[in-house]
Amino acid sequence: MHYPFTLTPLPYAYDALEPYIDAQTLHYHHDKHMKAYVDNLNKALVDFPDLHSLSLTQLLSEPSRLPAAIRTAVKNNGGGVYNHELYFGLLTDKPRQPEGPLLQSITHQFGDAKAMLTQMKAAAIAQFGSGYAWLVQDIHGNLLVKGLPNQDNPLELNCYPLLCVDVWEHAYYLKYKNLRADYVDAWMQVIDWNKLDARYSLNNHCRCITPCG
Ligand code: MN3
Repeated sequence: MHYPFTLTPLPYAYDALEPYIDAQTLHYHHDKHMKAYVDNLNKALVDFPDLHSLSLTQLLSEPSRLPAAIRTAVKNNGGGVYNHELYFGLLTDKPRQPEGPLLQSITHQFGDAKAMLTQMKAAAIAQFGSGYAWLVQDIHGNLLVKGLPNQDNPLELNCYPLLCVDVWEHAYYLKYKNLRADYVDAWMQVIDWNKLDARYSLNNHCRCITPCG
């Protein structure tokens, strides 16, 4: 994936995640909010042909290599594209119980999947203002839970993003109003553990930050 970036369709119907995540929220969140990040990322890059062959991962991993004039725009809008791809891409209407190599690592480091999700929920609630709670893997292979503001992406911190929950109000306010914790509980019910395990196995295999993603 490189310039010009396009809006990836949702891998499920808009009403597929009901009652946990409602169709109206998904229409606005994907078709309006995420699309704006795609459009604004392309706008930021249009006059910089040298950057057109770079992947989103490359653009986000080493911001110091970007021209200063577009560094913030690429961080915010590129992060907006990457983070939403990951968020929407790891939801499913056919959730299964976690299993596989990722579950083994989670169990080793957190006790069990529920304990890891409890940490993500705490990070999601503690995030002041807009941002995400993340499950990431550091360069030593350790799993970590982190809260990051705005559209900041863990790649910039040399961590590989595995899973995220969007806690911008646009992700939940239509249905959950001010009840962010209830939304995070609902989000946990529709995580695609199969895809998440595949993502983990890919990164864990090569033990690197880029260009695996
Ligand atoms: Mn969002």
